[in-house]
Amino acid sequence: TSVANTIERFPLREGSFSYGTAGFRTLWERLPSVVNRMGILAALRSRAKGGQGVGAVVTASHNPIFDNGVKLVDPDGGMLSPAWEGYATRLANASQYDVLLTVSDIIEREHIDLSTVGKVFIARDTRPSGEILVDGLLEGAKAVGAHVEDLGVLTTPQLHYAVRYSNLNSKSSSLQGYMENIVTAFRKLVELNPKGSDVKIDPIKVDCANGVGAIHLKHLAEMLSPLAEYRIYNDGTEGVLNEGCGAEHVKSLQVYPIGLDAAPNEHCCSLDGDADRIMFFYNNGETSGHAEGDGFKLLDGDRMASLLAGFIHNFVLEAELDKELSMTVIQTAYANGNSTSYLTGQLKLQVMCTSTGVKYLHAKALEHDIGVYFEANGHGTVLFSDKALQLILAGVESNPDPDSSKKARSFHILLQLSDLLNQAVGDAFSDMLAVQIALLYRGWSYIDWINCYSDLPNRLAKVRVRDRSIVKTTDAERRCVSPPGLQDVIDRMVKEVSKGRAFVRPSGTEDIVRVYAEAETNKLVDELSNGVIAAVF
Ligand code: 16G
Ligand code: ZN
Repeated sequence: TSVANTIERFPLREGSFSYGTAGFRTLWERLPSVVNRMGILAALRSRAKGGQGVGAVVTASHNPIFDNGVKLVDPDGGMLSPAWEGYATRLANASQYDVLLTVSDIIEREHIDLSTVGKVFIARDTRPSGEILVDGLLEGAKAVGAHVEDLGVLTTPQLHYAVRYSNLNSKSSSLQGYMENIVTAFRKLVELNPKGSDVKIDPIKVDCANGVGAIHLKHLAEMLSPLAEYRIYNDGTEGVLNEGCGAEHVKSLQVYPIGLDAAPNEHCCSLDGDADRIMFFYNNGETSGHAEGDGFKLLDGDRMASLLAGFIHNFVLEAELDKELSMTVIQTAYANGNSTSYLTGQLKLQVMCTSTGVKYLHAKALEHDIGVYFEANGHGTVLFSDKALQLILAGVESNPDPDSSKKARSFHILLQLSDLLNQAVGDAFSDMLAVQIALLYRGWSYIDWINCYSDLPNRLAKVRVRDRSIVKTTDAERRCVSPPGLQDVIDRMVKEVSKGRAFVRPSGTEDIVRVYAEAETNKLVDELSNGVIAAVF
């Protein structure tokens, strides 16, 4: 099929699509033409990168089941380069005729050598519409002469991983390779535990949001049994995807996922619909009279950042790599102020802030030798630079016996952590296993983990405005430059409140403006939040 033919078969019905922080995401019925064109773009991207593999994943993450979406993955396994997001938006909205013009324009601007053959990996989550949409994706990529590999139903991070290692040749990029890589790293980390390897790993109850995570976690759990025990809830056999469950649900409502009964102090977590996000929680046994959330205690992305950054930094120090390697924690404006104070004050780590969206945090993390990045909502991972990996490997080679010294062991531990933590993108599975390892080494329960610091009271509100594009921000979304005068009003209100902080940003995924506020007490944060909301209207 030619490009002209394939776009005829998937005609544009109505326009106005925009490639946002999560790619394209909307009601699935609107998407056939968009997904088809993203197949075309993925093949072009691959050819522009000298034929390296790129990825396309059909998912709408934590959205309702009748939504879907598509997102492209660059050859390094990361998000599509921002320069190409513009092409994605242009192609998605182009009339049938303009698609051909846009394609030739991209070929010209990107100096694409038409003799290269493209390679596109595709995958989808468990949404029923995914099967239909993937047809158009496949056809679009083939129309531009790409070799297409349909990897079937995968978690988003599995697809990112497959793309990355298909281009690197350092690890097997297959699903089996992905699984064996994390299982091996986890096993070795248990063996390397300074406290000995016969310790008990706390079983964990995992809410899989009735999504793709359930399928692959079942397999992972079999591979890790009996070393670690995973009790799977919301595995998709009965419930509906993301309905009453999943990472977004527990984070935004602060309640237990449906169907998961958490006895006091049991370790639990929730994945989102495509398993690139994770939230941990437990029941502290207190009753507040609000049944769904009685005793509910959440450990979010900020907690993961604090736990893993402190854990890894400890081995960097023991391996005496701290002078040679720069280590930084990357957060967004949503990070609780007390998590930032804990990281900088207690752990003495450098912290940076970027705009919301994995691509921004990931890019910042790449500028450091060890970049720990997490959004409060549970997206994130820890990246190791080539320099870091070389020094760690050299340390392992010159200290082959981990038992010979603390320093020797630290090299071995760091090497396994770099394998366990997904280097392509944040991954609920590898984050879950890394958290389990950190808690195991420290001998910590979730209670010890939560006791590191206490969150400042905070509020996140959605405000519907006539045109959210009027709100423009700067300084990693912490300050508002438009509408004029709004930031002055916020500044005045924040100054009145102890430990006050507030910001306003337009959502990248919904037609609303988000207002975040935090302060020392519940009363103060309510006042601040209400004040800022009133100012936005
Ligand atoms: C997307 C982003 C997520 C971000 C969220 C913010 C990725 C993979 N996902 O889901 O990182 O936190 O958007 O949504 O980058 P908002 O702009 O509506 O607040
Ligand atoms: Zn997701």
